[in-house]
Amino acid sequence: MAERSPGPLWIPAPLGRAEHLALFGEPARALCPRALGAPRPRGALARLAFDPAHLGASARQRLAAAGARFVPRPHGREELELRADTLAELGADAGGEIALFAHTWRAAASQAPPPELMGILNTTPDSFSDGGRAADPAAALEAARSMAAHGAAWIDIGGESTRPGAEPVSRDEEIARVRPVLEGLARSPVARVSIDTTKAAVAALALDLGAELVNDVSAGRMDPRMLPLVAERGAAVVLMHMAGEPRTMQAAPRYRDVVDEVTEHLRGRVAAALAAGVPLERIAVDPGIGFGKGLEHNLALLAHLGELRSLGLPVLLGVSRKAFLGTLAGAARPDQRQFATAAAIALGVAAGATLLRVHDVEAMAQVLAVARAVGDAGGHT
Ligand code: HH2
Repeated sequence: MAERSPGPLWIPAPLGRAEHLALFGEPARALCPRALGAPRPRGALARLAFDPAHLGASARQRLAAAGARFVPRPHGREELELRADTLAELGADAGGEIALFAHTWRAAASQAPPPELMGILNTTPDSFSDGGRAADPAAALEAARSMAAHGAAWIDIGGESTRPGAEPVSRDEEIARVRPVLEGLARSPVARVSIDTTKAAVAALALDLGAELVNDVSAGRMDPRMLPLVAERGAAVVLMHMAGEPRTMQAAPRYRDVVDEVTEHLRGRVAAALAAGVPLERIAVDPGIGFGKGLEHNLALLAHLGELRSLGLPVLLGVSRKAFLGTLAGAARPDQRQFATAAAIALGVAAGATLLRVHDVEAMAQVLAVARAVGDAGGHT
């Protein structure tokens, strides 16, 4: 792993056309990703490399009037230099690309929402930790009620296991598993509903039945209709990093720098979602703990979770009962990993995770209450 320093702070190029927005110097150090959400120092300098073909003449004039400097760059590109505060104030009329940067910067610098719990409801017979527990719809509804009563803001319903080595299930089989639970929760809602699927047809059914969020572990790569569907329905989406696919992903995971590669991959998936018409306010990202990652990769991602926050989007963390916790804690069975999960959740919240996907809602609600209170006292979460 490369050594990491706090600055410059990189902000994504939402459409994939521009390269980056970076803050340099002292203000950047004050703005290391952990401090996102803290007040921004005034005077930070923003530099944005962009394709001049996408900047209209009148927008250019307005930017120059706001104090921007334009510097030619190799390969027909140009660099815009401007005070970050000024850039952040620009509206949609600044020109597509630059307006999007301004929006992303505002989102990145704004106060992170308070962290919430997402209770896992697998209607699968083969999930790694709770397979079969909620395969019966009545038991599933009871489990959802109980999770909501103990503090889950979201219930994440899944009908296909994504554990390493899992075989894919057909669309019809997946729909048959999730439909009764979705219908039951539509009749008597207990919490906001998320659908854990990579198939647009399953997501569409869930959205028809009141789900608000699509949790797609492939980030829209497995079904090209997924991101357009999310956009059309005005739903929210979680874009997760996964190397390969569940059947083969744990074969021999290799990365040059896992934190960089996961962040870059997610930046590309955010760009794809934006291009499909999903607004930034409806996108969350997830490093995909355990998805095509070895122990050292999972640990590096947890240790540097704050860097994902440089994307300026909410971060979902799914560590609950996962195998790497079993390895670290010497707990062979998933249901023995509650304390290990608690430790990972507390550290994740401290690093800025805002959605915690967990099996043991009652216990993790206690963890969240403490982590939140400490975070509030320090002003970082
Ligand atoms: N992990 C699992 C499933 N879905 N979604 C997101 N966004 N992030 C995760 O880390 C994540 C996820 C795997 O856990 P689980 O649902 O308990 O098991 P299975 O996939 O075997 O049903």
